[in-house]
Amino acid sequence: MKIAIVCYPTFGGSGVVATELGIALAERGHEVHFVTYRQPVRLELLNNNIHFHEVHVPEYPLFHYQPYELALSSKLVDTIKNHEIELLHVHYAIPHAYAGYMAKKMLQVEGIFIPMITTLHGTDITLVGNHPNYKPAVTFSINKSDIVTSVSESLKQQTLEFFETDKEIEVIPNFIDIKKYPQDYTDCQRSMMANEDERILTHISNFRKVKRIPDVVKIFYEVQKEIPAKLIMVGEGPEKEHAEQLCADLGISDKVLFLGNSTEIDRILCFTDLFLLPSASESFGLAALEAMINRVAVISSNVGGIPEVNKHGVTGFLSDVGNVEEMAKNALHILKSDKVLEEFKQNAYEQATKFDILNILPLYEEVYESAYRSRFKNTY
Ligand code: GMT
Repeated sequence: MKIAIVCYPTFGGSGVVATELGIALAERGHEVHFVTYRQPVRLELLNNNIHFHEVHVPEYPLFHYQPYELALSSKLVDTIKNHEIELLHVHYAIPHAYAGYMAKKMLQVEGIFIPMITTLHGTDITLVGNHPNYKPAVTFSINKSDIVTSVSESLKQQTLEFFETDKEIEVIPNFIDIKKYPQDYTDCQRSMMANEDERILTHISNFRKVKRIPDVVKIFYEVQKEIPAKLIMVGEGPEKEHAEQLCADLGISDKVLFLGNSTEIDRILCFTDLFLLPSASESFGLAALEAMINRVAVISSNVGGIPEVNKHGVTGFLSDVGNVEEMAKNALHILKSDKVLEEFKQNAYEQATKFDILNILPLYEEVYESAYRSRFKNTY
């Protein structure tokens, strides 16, 4: 099938899922065309089956805001026509589903019927999309998508609760590609990061408020009081400076490494013992899943889709948002004993294998086939 994928090309989870999905589809023989404003960060190789079309927004002084949606929908029309694309898959409703629908309508006038699948990723529903400034457009885009998928059962329920829609929403969880991970656990040169007797805790995110970065630091603060430990903070975002200041105030700057954005996530996770994800909201928690497939236990909040991934008392522990004390206590329970740590690490790995792309890709392919079959009866 010839598929156009629209996504954010950044380090965020939705962009990662879209990119990895496109790569896997290409490996299965589909022809995949990414349409976005920059080559996605995890998309290293282009080949006969993977193409990238850059959306360029020409600057014009009259425009206070440059119209990305307009440029995207025009680029989609051209790409779909020039490459005889059969299906459009947009990741993240804002503004992709909206621009996708406009492209669909423009093509319809020319007798081209293109089915559109919209995958909801989280903040497009729970934070941004729910804002009164966007809600009518997001509701419209959901209702006008031919098929809507969400990355967790929790996100599906939230969508039905927040938006006026009777659209069927299919849950297709985030995934990892097991074959990319080493089967035999080695210690991954952890000596580069910590002394032998130190445990390594890691947090990876875009350092937005929703990630509750101060909680990450406070959990670690409690842990390092009792056992030798290091905290690795990976990512960039608005809360980073505040976190660095908090570490200085607590006198733990020498134990916390801020690495910035990284394309070597798996190397970092390979020498990590415990992953911290105390988010205020999280539709799935792809970062936790990526930690788990690297045999890392998880201390997280119990919101959104996280309980569908991190299993309480098995792969880690879940607590109410903001309950730093309990999160630190649970972290210490896992970290204090080699034996307990090994058990949690192994359980985390086993749970993660359920989300192997081999189990998830066919679900997307089924959705594509169904949307393509009914393309002439599509939602207009
Ligand atoms: O976590 C983020 O802030 C990035 C965000 C995104 O939109 O790229 O991630 C969302 O989508 C991921 C992929 O489906 C999910 O695994 C994340 O849980 C979700 N983030 C939130 O809901 C906060």
